Amino acid sequence: MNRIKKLFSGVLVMAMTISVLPGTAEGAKAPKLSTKRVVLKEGQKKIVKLKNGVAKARVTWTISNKKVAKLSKKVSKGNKASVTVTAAKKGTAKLTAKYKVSGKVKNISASVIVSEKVQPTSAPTSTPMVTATIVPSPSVQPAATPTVTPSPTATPTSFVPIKTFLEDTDYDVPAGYDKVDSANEGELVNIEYPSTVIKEGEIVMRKAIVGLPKDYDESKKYPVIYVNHGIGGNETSMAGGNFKNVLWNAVADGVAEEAIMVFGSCCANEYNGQGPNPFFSLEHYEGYNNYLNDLEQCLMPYINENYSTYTDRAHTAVCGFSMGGRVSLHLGFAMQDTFRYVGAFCPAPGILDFTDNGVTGPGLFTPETFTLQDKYMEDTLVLIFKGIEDNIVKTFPKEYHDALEKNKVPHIYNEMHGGHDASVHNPAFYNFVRRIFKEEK
Ligand code: FER
Repeated sequence: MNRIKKLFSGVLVMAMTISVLPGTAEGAKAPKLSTKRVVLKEGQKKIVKLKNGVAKARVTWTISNKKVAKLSKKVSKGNKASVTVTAAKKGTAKLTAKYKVSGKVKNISASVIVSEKVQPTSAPTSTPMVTATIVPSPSVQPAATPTVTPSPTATPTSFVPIKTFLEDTDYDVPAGYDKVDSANEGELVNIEYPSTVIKEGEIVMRKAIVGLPKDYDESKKYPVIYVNHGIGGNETSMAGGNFKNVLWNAVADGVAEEAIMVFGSCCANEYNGQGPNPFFSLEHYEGYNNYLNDLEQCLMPYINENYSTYTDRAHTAVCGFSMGGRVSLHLGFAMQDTFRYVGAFCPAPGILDFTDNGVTGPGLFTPETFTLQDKYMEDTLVLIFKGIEDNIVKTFPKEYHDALEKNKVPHIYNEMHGGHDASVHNPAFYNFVRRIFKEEK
């Protein structure tokens, strides 16, 4: 995080200084690079451009570590300056454009992050897999903005009020709603993104799977649902079963809005939750707590930079099963400016103080802080489902419901027959997706 903060503050200082450079007309935009983070796999290339430069300026391109990436096709003319960055070897480097005009010099930098070339993996799904195209074409590269800029939070008036969905108490699912239907399927894409929150001072590549809607079209924008798995799982757990079909079929039936699903690996430690901590231990759960940092600072910026997404609150949802339900409540209630929709399917203990499986732990919230800010009280969809036969998370989902009731937080709570499995999380997801991202027709 500190690295990111330093980078941003450095760039901010630079931007302020550049605006008084000679040759920059009053009110003209300061020169900047087309991106602040060049994220590549070994062997990949990306063109970085200098924007807002003037014709008489000269630009010299350099890279701090030539083992990590090489520069070619350097164009130095101020208003056309660009360079091709070719990733050579896993590591990080700094790309610098030395911008010289009327004898004055400014350095404008971007970080270059190179990860190992990985072979396409086969995900546990019938859907053909492709590896992520990490490099968006320059034309779709979003303007370089600090990645931690809060999204706009006001819900446009065109959105259906949440109240409408709370009053809809039909929780049934149609026949075949979660079965594979090849006519409706989207695509799963394996990605790797750089995370700065796993090991102090290091960049660790983490995996996720992006579920694109059928006929994903870069010229459109899509809302995003972040999906979190249960304990011991990883990014493949929820992407692998019938869960994703629920959304794809509901979209085909006109019941849900098209959206991108992001299946993260929500135990954000260096082991991705696969040990060496005891399965039921506070050390293990700590990785899940740290996912808030990973998602906010690393995964979400990566998704918004590389996919055609809406980034505002009204277009962003989080949901998950069991430990992932706990993670979703954590993110949803701690990042209220980010998420308008929060789905917890059989959520695990830990939102409030708990003792279970021989572990006693402090809650992520107190009974008082597990609430919504006034401005979001009527403008957040919180949905909790509990399986009546679920003997893993037992009555914890009910405890969350009771706490929300006490705090007068409007929400959906439904107990249904089923165990600690897809018999509850799939119907729950159906009920979630048919109540999110809805605009008045
Ligand atoms: C617990 C029991 C179950 C617990 C977590 C779980 C945090 C998670 C189960 C799952 O994700 O399937 O006591 O403590």
